[in-house]
Amino acid sequence: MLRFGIQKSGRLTDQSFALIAECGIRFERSNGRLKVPAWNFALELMSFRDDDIPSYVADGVIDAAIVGENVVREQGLKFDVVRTLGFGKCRLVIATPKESSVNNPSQLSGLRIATTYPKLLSAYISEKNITAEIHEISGAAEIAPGIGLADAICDLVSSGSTLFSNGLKDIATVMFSEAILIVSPKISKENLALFSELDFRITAVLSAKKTKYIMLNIETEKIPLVANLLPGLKSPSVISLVREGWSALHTVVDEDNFWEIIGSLKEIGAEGILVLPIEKVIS
Ligand code: PRT
Ligand code: ZN
Repeated sequence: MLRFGIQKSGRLTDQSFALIAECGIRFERSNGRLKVPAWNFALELMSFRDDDIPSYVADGVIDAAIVGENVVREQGLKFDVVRTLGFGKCRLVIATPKESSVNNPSQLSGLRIATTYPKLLSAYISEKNITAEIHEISGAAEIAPGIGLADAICDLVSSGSTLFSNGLKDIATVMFSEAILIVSPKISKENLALFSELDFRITAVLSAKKTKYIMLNIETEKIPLVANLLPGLKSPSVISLVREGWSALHTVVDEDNFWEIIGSLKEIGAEGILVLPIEKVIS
């Protein structure tokens, strides 16, 4: 049975459950329980505080897990990042009060920075040759300058609204982070095989999120123009239509430049464009 760790209750919980479910693994979701067995896969979901996950994976208490890269790096544990998962995206930043004249990290020398990320901050300031004082705190960093505890903070930011509403401005990025998939160096051979199957499914789900399936009608003579627009396109399916000189073309496009591609397709005369989500991409 693969023991798979996820955050018990927090920002990564819903998307971690959702990802496992999208892999076709069925379980009864229960926020309160430590262990939730899957019904159709030899896997047990185990819920912990995110801070506990890296050491449990390192010790082999759990075989694999989803956790924020920031948590793993702050704890100084070295895991191979099996995969970045595309959610829980944030930045660890240094921020100062809006009215402060400190606008770049080199001006932080001699100042106090409050943070719950002392190791990552320390590595950053020593790399930049800044001799600031790190003030380790356990709670909300954003209030530290307002109550006179520090001149700056180092904290995670996603939308930026917490910084904004506390009158702070972001002056440097210490690291970019997102949810990652990690595996224990102590995993057994049997469970590694289960983990590989799970990772295969996760890859298929993530690839599908990055792509869309497009169907369109186009004058047959213009098909080479469509192929030029979509250079990554290996083999579009082309189906003749009853309408003389026209074909239907089906293909897969990347979500990154999706709207530009749609605009260009319309310009060259594509009609009846249908866009469908893809559930899995197996390669
Ligand atoms: O109870 P437990 O210890 O498990 O949870 P936690 O409170 O330590 O963590 P949680 O649930 O807040 O975050 C879990 C993980 O989500 C983090 O380790 C990051 O990898 C990721 N993540 C992504 C974030 C954010 N975005 C984020 N914005 N973690 C925290 N924040 C906080 C930030 O600290 C600040 O207080 O949200 C606030 C800023 O948000 P914005 O949107 O106003 O910028
Ligand atoms: Zn935590």
